[in-house]
Amino acid sequence: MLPKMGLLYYEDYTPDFYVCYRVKDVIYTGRSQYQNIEVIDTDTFGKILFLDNAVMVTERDEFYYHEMIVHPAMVSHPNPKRVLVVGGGDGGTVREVMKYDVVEEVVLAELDEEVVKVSKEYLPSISCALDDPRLKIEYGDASQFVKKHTDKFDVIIVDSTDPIGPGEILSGEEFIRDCFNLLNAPGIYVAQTQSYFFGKEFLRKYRQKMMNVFGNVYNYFAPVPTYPGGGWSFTMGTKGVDPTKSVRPAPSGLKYYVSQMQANLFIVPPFLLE
Ligand code: AG3
Repeated sequence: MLPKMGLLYYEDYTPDFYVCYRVKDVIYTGRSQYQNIEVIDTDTFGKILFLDNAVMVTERDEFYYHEMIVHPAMVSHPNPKRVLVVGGGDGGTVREVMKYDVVEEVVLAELDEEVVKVSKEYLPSISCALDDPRLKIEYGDASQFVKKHTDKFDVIIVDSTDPIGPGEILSGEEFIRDCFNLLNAPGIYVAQTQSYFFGKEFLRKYRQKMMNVFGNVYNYFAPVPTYPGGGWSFTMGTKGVDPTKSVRPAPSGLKYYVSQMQANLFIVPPFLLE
């Protein structure tokens, strides 16, 4: 018997292993045109944003994910002036990108305006850079945006939801190819690619698509305590950049990423290569 714990919220990423939170307060629940959006407050993780019952960010541990989806690319690109962020309407990825003075323009291609609104209202420490004058937000289907847009980017960061529902199309080979075509050389593409424990098969397929499109693929990993499995994977492909070499310092004040990680970042644990 479980002890009585009051209201619980859980994420069922897998059928028999759930990530469960004791709720201090339900802050917001709503349904946009695309998905369910919920914000709860908890003692351990502060406020948590759920989209379609999956945890997107928590105030306490978002730094692992946002620093790691951004800095490995930004420190190794020689001149990352124009950056495209796909998804990530909460603003955490944009916040990390804006820490570089070399960045002149960021486009956020976000499907759901409601996510931006909710994040601005309830998650100010994450959404704080969404008012930066270098940012342009393009609402709508990012898979269409990357097909139609012709002005190229130096770095493309795919901070999508899981590859089911609205986020599914963003892990397809066609989308990856459209991003490849929209990338300058030198250029770096990086995407979040799920739990490296539960999503091993997804990761294997994604690596193959990257090989087909980029002809190279780099995986790296980071802890994210609140994502199912506790460890997350990122997949990078480059045009003419060696991502094991940093060419600029990381911004000061980061909590997880340090430049010394870069050279050995892309070492893949043997079980993932089985
Ligand atoms: N981006 C998606 C992370 C996926 C988490 N998946 C899960 N909990 N099942 C998060 C957006 C942060 N900017």
